[in-house]
Amino acid sequence: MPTKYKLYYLDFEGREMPFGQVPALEIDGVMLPESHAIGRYLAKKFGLIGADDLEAAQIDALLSHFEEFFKESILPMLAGFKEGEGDKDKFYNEKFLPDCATELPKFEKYIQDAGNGFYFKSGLTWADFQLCHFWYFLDNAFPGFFERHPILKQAAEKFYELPKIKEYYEKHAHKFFP
Ligand SMILES: N[C@@H](CCC(=O)N[C@@H](CS)C(=O)NCC(=O)O)C(=O)O
Repeated sequence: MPTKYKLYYLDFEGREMPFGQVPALEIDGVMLPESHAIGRYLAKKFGLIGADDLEAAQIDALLSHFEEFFKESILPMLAGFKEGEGDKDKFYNEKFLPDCATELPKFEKYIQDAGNGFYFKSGLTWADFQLCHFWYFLDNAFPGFFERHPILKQAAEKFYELPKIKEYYEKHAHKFFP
């Protein structure tokens, strides 16, 4: 029997999540929480984990760094500031933009070093799925992002032009939100 997957993200009302948070992926009745664990599990299942153990670990490292960057430099803006507690425009100008300028060249270097339009030498991996999707989301939320980061843009455009990815988004999903 084929494996049955169900992703809980926006539609989990009434269902208890293992760690009280989303996302969680249900796999044949077993609930798996934590986005990184879900991503790595699916990557392994579908041949997107990297060419060998070392590349798999390099992918983990890059995505862990992304997670840090996300929490520190982006999440506060998306979570929104409570009245009187913070200023979104100030955060954008004084934290987000300078952090992008120092951190994103590190991501771009992976694409340049791989030399094939993907983040890693072996080609398409789950790093492309996670990062390309998120950069597109950022460009949509904060116009001008891709103009400042053309290498990320080029890789994301290549990713969304892959025939199966293109077909998936045409049929099932919006490019900016899962
Ligand atoms: N480390 C978790 C964080 C998950 C997380 O922050 N989920 C948020 C939504 S994006 C959530 O469920 N918030 C509601 C809550 O914590 O009660 C992961 O990466 O999956």
